[in-house]
Amino acid sequence: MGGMEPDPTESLLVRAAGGRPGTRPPVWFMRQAGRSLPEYRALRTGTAMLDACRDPELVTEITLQPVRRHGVDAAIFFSDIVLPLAAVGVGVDIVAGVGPVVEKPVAEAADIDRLRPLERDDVPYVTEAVQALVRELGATPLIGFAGAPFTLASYLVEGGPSRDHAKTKTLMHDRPDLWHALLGRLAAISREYLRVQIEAGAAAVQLFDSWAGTLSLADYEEFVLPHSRAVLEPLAGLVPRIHFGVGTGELLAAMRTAGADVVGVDWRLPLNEAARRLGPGSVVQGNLDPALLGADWQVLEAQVRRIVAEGRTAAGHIFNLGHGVPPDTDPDVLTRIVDLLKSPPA
Ligand code: 1CP
Repeated sequence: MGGMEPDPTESLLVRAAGGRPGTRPPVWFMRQAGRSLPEYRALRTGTAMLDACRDPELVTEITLQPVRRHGVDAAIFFSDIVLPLAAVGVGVDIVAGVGPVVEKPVAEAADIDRLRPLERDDVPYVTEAVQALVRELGATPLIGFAGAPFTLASYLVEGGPSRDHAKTKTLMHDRPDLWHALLGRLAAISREYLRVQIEAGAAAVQLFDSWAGTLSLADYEEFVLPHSRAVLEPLAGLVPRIHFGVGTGELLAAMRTAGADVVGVDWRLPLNEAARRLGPGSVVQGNLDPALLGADWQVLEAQVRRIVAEGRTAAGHIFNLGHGVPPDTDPDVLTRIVDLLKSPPA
C-alpha cells in the first residue's frame, strides 16, 4: 500500500479493536441498516429479505445508508445469519415480522449429513457486494459477520425463533453425538463465510452468538465453545474478530477464549465490570440499552457519557448498543448519539 490510499486498518475501529484506542471510542450500531430507516423501507418494498441479500447493488446501497445518514465509524454488511445456510441448500426463509423459518427442522443424523461445506462460489453475490462496498467506503471499515454455531443451530433445531430453546437444549444433552456433528458442520460454514468476506476486503468480522446467553457456563463450555473456537481461531491475525451475544455476562471470559479480539456486551453489565471479568488487555463493545432510545435526550446523553467512562477501564472500547436497533427507533436519535461521541469532551 502506497500510504496515500484510504486505509481502514488505520481506522478508529480497527485501532480500538487492537487495543490502540484513539481520543474517542469509534461508534456503530448493530442493525444500523434496516427498518428504522425510511430510505431502507423504500428500497426493500416488494423484495423478500433473502432476495435482497443476494442482490449486490441493493446490499451495497442498504449498507451505505446508515454510514451516510449517521456518520458512524463502520459499516456492517447487510445480510442475515441464515444466508450461508440457504446458500448450501437449507430450506430457510425470512418471514416478515417473525424471522428465520426452517422448512424441515434438524432432528436426525441424515439432516446433518445434508449440511455440506460452503464454498466461495456458493456466494458470488457476497464477494461482489463486499468488493463494491470496500471501494465506496474508502477509509471507513466494513464489518463482515456470521452467525455462531449455537445460534444457527437454535434456528435449525427449533425451526424458527424460540424463547426457551428447549428443543435445542434437549438435543444437546440427549444426543451429544448429533449435537457435536451439527455444530461442527455449522462451524465450517461460518468460518468459510467469514473468510469469503475477509478475502473480499472486510476490515473486521463479528460472530453473532445472539442466543448463547440462554446457556449455563458449563453447557456453553462443553457444547458450544469448541465450535465457536473452530470458527474464530483459524482467522487469527487476519482482521479483528468481534464476538457478541445477549445476556452473556456469565460467559464473557469463556467467549474471549474462543478467539475474540473484542467481546460485545449487552446492557446488563457495566463495561468496567465486563472488562474486569474479561481480564487484562480486553477490548469491549457496547452497551447502550436499545430500549432507552426513546427516552428523553438528557437521559440518553447521561447514559452515553457513563458508558464512555466505564469503557475507558478496558484496553479498548467500541461504542454500540447492547443489541440491535429496534425498528421503531427515531433515526435522528442515533445521529445525535454519533454527534455527541464525536464532539470534544464537555
Ligand atoms: O424483512 C426484513 O426486513 C426482516 C428483518 C431483518 C433484517 C433487516 C432480518 C430478519 N434480518 C435483517 C438483517 C440483519 N440480520 C443484519 C443487518 C445488518 C445490520 O446490522 O445493519 C444482521 C447483522 C443480522 C443478523 C442476525 N439475524 C442475527 C444476529 C444479530 C442479532 O440481532 O442478534 C440474528 C439472531 C438474526 C436472525 C433474524 N433475522 C431476522 C430476524 C427478525 C431475526 C431474529 C429473529 C429472532 O428473534 O429469533
